[in-house]
Order: sequence, then C-alpha cells, then structure tokens
Amino acid sequence: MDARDVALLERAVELAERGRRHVSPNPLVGAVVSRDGQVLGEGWHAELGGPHAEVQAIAACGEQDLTGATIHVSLEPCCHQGRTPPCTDAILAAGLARVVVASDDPSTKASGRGLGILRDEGVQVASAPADSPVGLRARRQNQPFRKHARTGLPWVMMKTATSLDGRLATHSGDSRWISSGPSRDLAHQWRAEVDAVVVGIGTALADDPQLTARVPGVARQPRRVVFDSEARLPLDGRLVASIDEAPVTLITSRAASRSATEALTASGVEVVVVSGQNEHSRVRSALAELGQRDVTSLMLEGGSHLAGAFFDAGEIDELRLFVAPLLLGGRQAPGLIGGEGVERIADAARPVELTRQAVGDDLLTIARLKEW
Ligand code: AOF
Ligand code: ZN
Repeated sequence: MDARDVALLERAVELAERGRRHVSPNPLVGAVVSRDGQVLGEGWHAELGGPHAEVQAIAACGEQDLTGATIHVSLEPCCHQGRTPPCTDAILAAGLARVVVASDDPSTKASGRGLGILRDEGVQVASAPADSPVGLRARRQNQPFRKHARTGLPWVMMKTATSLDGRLATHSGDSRWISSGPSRDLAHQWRAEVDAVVVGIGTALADDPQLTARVPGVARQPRRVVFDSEARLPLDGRLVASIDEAPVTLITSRAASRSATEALTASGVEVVVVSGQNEHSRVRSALAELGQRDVTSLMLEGGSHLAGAFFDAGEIDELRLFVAPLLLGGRQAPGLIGGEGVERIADAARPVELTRQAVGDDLLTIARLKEW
C-alpha cells in the first residue's frame, strides 16, 4: 500500500457516504477502478437490493478494457449470492488484477472469504492496516452494520439534551425546549439516518411525541419503538395516529393486560413481548428482537429510566449530548442516565473517541463508547 492507494481508499470511503439513509441493513460501500493511479470509474452502493459498489464502479468504466486494472473498495468484496450476485465474480470477469480494501466485512458469509477467493484466482490483494486512519474511517462509517453483523443487535446511539447542571427536565417534568433550534434540526437528521427511534413509556406519555424525522430528503422514516412493560401507550396519541407514516413497535412484558395489547395490535401497533430476569436482560432481548427485524441502528431518545436500563446492560454504543446554557436545579429533576450506574470511578464508561462542537447556543459532545 502506498500513498496513492490511501488516496483512492479515502475516495472510496467518501463515495460510500452517498448511500447513507438508503441502504440499511446493508453497509455503506464505495469503490474506485483505476490504472496507474488514473481513475477509470467510480461507484457506490446506492440502494438496498441494488447493485453493489464494485459492480457500479465497473459499470461506470463503460466499454474500456479493464484487464490488469485495480479496484479500491471501502469494504471487502462479497462472495455470496444475496439480493445480487457475488462481487468477486464481477471483479474476476472484468479481469482486474489488484483489489485493495479499507475494511473487513465481519458477517459470517464474508469475513475474509471474498479476499481468499480472489487471491486463489491470482488477484493481488491488499488491506489497509486496521489502525490506519483510512481503515478506522471505513469501519467507523459502518458501526451499525458491523455491530449487527457480529452480535445480531442494533447499534445504539443515545441522543439527549440537558441543562448546564445536567437535568433532562424540570422537577415538574417540563423539557420543552432545553436545546436550541439548530440542535433539534440536527437530531431530526439523525432520526432520518437510523432504522429506529426508541423512547420509554414515561416519555411517550409526558410528551406525546411523533418521533418522525421532519427534515427534507428523508428516504425512509425510522420505526418508532416504545418500551412499555404494561402496554399503557394511548390509542389516541400521536404515535398511533401517525402509524401510516412509520411503523410503531411496542416492547412489552407478560404483565401487560391482554385487552390493552389487543387494542394496540388492532390499531396497527406491532406488540413484542420480551421476558428476562431483570431490566437489562429485557433490554438485550428487545434489542435481539429488533435486530431480527433488520434494525441495525437505533437512536435512544429518552428518558432517564430507559437510558439507565440500556447503560446497565452495556448497550449504549455512542452518546450524543447537547448541553444547553441554562440551569434548572431541583433534587427531583431527572438526570441523564438512571438505573444502577457504576460503583467506582474506575468502573466508569469512557469514550474511545470524543468530539465537541458548538451547535446553535449549545455544546454538542459526541462520545463513541464502543468500536465494532
Ligand atoms: C460488497 N459491496 O456494495 C455491499 C456489500 O443482499 P445483498 O446482495 O445486497 O448483500 C448484502 C451483503 O453484502 C451485506 O450484508 C454485506 O455483507 C455485503 N455488502 N458487499 O461487496 C457492496 N453493499
Ligand atoms: Zn458485493
């Protein structure tokens, strides 16, 4: 790998971004076909069920003879017949002599098999080192896909807004609005990028939220998920009223009354009963249920109680926190994360990466807690 390879891999990662909002549960993938550093064609995975990045990049080269050319891909090429044929076949058919990838594909049907097949066929294969900047960038781009492929669970991003003194709401429960308009716009964009938006029943009852992404360019609305062990979600609330805009899933328990769950089902709500010894094992079961429904990413929006259960389960992968310039005080005012919490400072969850930026009047901190 030389500097030219790195530059072409960077380009592939950049092209992959164009698929965001369109390809889940598939990964974002970009590819560049070149010869002697000269780009012949570029491609990206643009929609679920559509051609993969490699096939698009090869097609973009038109009638040119690609024998002996190189392809740079942000993810290792697949070798399975899925919604589309294997990319390894397309690469071999085009006569490409060299394949350079920025990241591995951790799914069981991949995990190096595509690269192995290519090598066996005499193609030169190279991978960016896992700790190189472009390798890291490529993996970070696909955290939801990677976690889902490795664990079957969705990647969890917790989004929240607090006052300077760390409160989510006043002691009376008023929380509208703590963060500034630009912060709320950004949060709507994030809703458009995840497969599901999740709240606890406390938040659903207090705010009667719609949980849809209200920004331009939404390819698909996220599934709305409510953790509601007693099935108290009101039939006349805004979530049920907007069921034609996006599905609603209720995560409940055997404690819920039959008549309540039946009425919700009749209104179009999908009711999922999970069990478990304690709150965090129920969180994991719920995540597994969502993962089976191809939810690879979710945005956890509140409140403190549900965030606590996710935190105690070790299932918060990233925190995006807006801190707004106001103070609320109050012993009863809820903080960010409830639950049991950790015992000692030494047990604290610490980010693998931390970024901070101003958004409107607020300070946005993004803390990535896990690396998949
Ligand atoms: C690639 N290039 O552009 C993508 C890949 O259902 P399919 O046929 O679209 O296959 C999806 C799987 O293929 C997905 O789970 C991942 O392992 C891989 N995605 N591979 O070579 C691509 N999108
Ligand atoms: Zn493929």
